[in-house]
Amino acid sequence: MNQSTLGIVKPDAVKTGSLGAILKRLEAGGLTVAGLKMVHLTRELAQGFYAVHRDRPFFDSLTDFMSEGPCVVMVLKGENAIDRWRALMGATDPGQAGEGTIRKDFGQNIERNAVHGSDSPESANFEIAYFFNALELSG
Ligand code: FUP
Repeated sequence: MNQSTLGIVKPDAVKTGSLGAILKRLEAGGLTVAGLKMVHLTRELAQGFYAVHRDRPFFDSLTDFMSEGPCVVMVLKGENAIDRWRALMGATDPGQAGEGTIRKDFGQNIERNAVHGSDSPESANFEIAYFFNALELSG
């Protein structure tokens, strides 16, 4: 099934100059970039994006981190893109992530974990529409 998913290269990975290496991994993994832009989220935009986590203890820290500097948001396409992008990312905690995954190689800890990926078709629809309109997506 051809799918779209939202990927984010988070502020930690942009700051360390890892954007190119991460794009290379996802292209090598067979995913196609259908939309991409750099955004510096406000705290309010980060809170809206992570609204499902608003009652979690890490919410304030997470949304501070996501608004501390620019990140790169992108729409990725391909067969089973949601699961394939999450497999390339690895587990949420870089310390638990498998060898060769992006979070293992570029993440610092469970919060500063380099990348985001939608976890279901429903969240992909919400997350893509949060950042992109139809004119900004190709293919
Ligand atoms: P994931 O889908 O792998 O990004 O993980 P979750 O949806 O569970 O969590 C979303 C984000 O919250 C993670 F990317 C990082 C952050 N988080 C923390 O900072 N601390 C935690 O204990 C769990 C998640």
